[in-house]
Amino acid sequence: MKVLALAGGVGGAKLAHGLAMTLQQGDELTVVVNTGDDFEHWGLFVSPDLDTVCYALAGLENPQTGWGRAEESWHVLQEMRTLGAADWFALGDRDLATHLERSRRLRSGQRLSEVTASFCSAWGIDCRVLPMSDDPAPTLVETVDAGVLPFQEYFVRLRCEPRVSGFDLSAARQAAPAVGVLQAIQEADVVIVCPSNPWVSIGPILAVPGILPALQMHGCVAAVSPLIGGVAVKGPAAKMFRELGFEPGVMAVAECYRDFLKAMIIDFRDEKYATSLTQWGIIPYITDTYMSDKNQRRRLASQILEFCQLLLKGGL
Ligand code: FO1
Repeated sequence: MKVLALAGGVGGAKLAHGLAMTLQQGDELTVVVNTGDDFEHWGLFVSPDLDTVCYALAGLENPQTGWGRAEESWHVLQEMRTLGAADWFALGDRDLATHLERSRRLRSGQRLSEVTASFCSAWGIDCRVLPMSDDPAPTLVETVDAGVLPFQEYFVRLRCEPRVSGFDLSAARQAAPAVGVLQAIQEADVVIVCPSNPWVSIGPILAVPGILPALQMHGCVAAVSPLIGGVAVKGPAAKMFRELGFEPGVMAVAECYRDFLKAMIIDFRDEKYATSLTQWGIIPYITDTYMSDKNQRRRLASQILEFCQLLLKGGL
């Protein structure tokens, strides 16, 4: 089976890792990753979601934070702090190597997708990881309290505290999809929208021209809700829904993807929404969607893949 996953952030990285561990020989996995969070820090190009996904796939991720590298040290950060550099965004020593080398290659004219493919092979990742675009597509967060903010200023420096009134995805709307993205969607048997933030992780991917129409044409797209019992497993998704005037929960997530969704994987704590999903023409699959460790990633991924096989056979 050819599987395409759309991912961003820690939840997306966990499920992408589960899918990579579960897929059998002969199966193919492509992960298309949000680059709306990318920015420049210390003169380096930082692509947090690409790195979070790649480090998870390579088994290199920091188990405490979900982002950054395992067994990290922070000598450079400490020295930068002494010199008066901005220290609100923490780049560890091991992680820094990724940023130094990626920035060097981008400056020498390589595309982000080429650099990513090369890093994936260096890290022993055997599925395909594609940035949504090779063009810059920074997400801007429109807030009530602090005006329009670059994503990481909102997310890390201001700890998601300002109240959100909207998102400016105009850069993503003008970006071209990275080479291979649209073809990978068309060729996939199933598309899985990972349990990532619909507004700032999946929203920017959907804003890239061609991606939403490709999903609408696809016919077998399943999304995993990032909210369990109205609460985000990690991050500000529930807070964003509330501030934008939606009751955070399964139905609000479904609303974001309603245009193209065939099925939705929801947690057993949200079982009561199964009927409403069915009424919307979305096939619900109920399971434990919480991924506390590597085994749970594998367990959830294999359940989702079995469910998708049934969808493909028309057995549901
Ligand atoms: N998130 C934080 O909350 N604080 C940080 O200092 C931080 C540093 C960081 C460095 C590299 C990286 O790849 C990710 C990092 N993140 C940090 C996570 C990142 O800001 C967010 O998880 C994503 O952008 C949202 O998906």
